[in-house]
Amino acid sequence: MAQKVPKHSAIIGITLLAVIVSSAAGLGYYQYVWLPSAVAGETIPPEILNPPQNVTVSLVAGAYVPSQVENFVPKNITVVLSVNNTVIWSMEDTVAHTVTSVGRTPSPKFDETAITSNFLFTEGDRFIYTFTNPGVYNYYCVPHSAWMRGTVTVLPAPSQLDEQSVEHG
Ligand SMILES: [Cu+2]
Repeated sequence: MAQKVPKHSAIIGITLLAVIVSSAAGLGYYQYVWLPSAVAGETIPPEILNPPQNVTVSLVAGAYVPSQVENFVPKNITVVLSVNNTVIWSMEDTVAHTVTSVGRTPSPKFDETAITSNFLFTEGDRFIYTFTNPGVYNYYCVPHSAWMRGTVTVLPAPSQLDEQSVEHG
């Protein structure tokens, strides 16, 4: 564990406010957890900060091979705010990957976080991100951008939909 810290330290310095790196002591892997509550001046409902469910996207073994159609599994997911808006990218491959925003998603926070802070080196590494804004988020893996691409579609919370339908009659 400890010997991996220097590898990440330069990257961590850039995104210290947004990213908490947990060494997951005893578990033998790294976790990158982004906490939306760490962003100052923003009020996010607690049910969105701590949704009861989450969704896991696996970076499956062999994802680094161009002919491997299955890499991010599942490639395209849909989550709902306050239901399951925490996404866990779980490393199952032996070759390093990234989860990198294509940029200009509905959240600059995602664009910043999912760019340099989330290299997944070894089996068991995880990148965990809690989405707080609805919209479509396209991402890819930098070393394998030609075939490793995925999408997270974030839908508004059911309560937000209720409010909208009331407002619009
Ligand atoms: Cu990759």
